[in-house]
Amino acid sequence: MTDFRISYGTEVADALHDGRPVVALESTIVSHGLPRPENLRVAREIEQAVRDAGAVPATIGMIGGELVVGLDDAQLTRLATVDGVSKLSVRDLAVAAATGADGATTVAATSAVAAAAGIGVFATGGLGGVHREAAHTFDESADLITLARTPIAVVCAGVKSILDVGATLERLETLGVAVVGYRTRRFPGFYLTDGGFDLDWSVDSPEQIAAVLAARDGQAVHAGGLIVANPLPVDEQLDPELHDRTLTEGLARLERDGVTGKAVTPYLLSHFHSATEGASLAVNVRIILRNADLAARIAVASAARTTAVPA
Ligand code: PSU
Ligand code: MN
Repeated sequence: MTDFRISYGTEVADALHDGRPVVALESTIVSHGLPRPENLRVAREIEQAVRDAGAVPATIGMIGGELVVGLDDAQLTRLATVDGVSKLSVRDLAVAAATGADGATTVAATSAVAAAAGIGVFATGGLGGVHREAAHTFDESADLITLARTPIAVVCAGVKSILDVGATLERLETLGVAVVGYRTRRFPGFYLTDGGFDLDWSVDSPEQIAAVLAARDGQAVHAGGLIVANPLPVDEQLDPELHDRTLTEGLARLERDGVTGKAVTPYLLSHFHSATEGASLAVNVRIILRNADLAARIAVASAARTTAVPA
């Protein structure tokens, strides 16, 4: 009989066993979010950023039907370079496993798998959310409802500006997902430092975020996700004028080409990368590396709390 349980990279298994800090990383940004060949280089850089800040990276994905927490370099290379890698949300995981698929996990799937594996912190670029035409298309990323159900901290630069940011924040409130700004009370807009909306809470340090997670666990009242919104510094954001122009054009093309469903996000990201001649890619990479660094520092602070001798 086939064993469908999660398999672990050795380094990740050891770190989890010893209670050392681990950061989950998604693979959809590698397979569908970033252009080749930079995607593989960036995937490795993200893992290195986590290591540099003192944690063990656990990139999550599916290889030939096997759900892996802590892909090795050959597996990462496979998801970055092979054609036909599926984009897997939570609902796809069992079907993909039973059919022996290669797949990359979205924020939703990565969060769910990470939590099941006992990993509490996850770094990505930008979350999925409510699409601009959602009133007609009902296109709202499964990232939102999954975060409502999953006890994980996700470090991101807000939601991609290709989405309806205000509607996404409203849905997060309805769903009971906590949102805190990292040293800001403005919700970031991924490529842009400021996404145009206020936040209720700002946190100042990895230790304070670790305290939020400890409070959630200590209270045992609400086990939902925590979004840590980490904006790019203003001088590193994509030029807002270039951003707006590219977005308008991308949305028009989307409609012209009749792109729908899970193809929408990769389509718009790839339009940004080609239309800005790599400028958006550079910004995207900076976002992910900064988030990986902060996530690792949160994981380190959390591990220090749990291993500290009580006073
Ligand atoms: N953020 C990025 N690049 C990406 C994504 C997020 O910077 O490629 C991916 C994530 O995996 C996220 C997914 O979960 O896009 C959202 O897709 P959808 O809108 O189809 O739920
Ligand atoms: Mn969607």
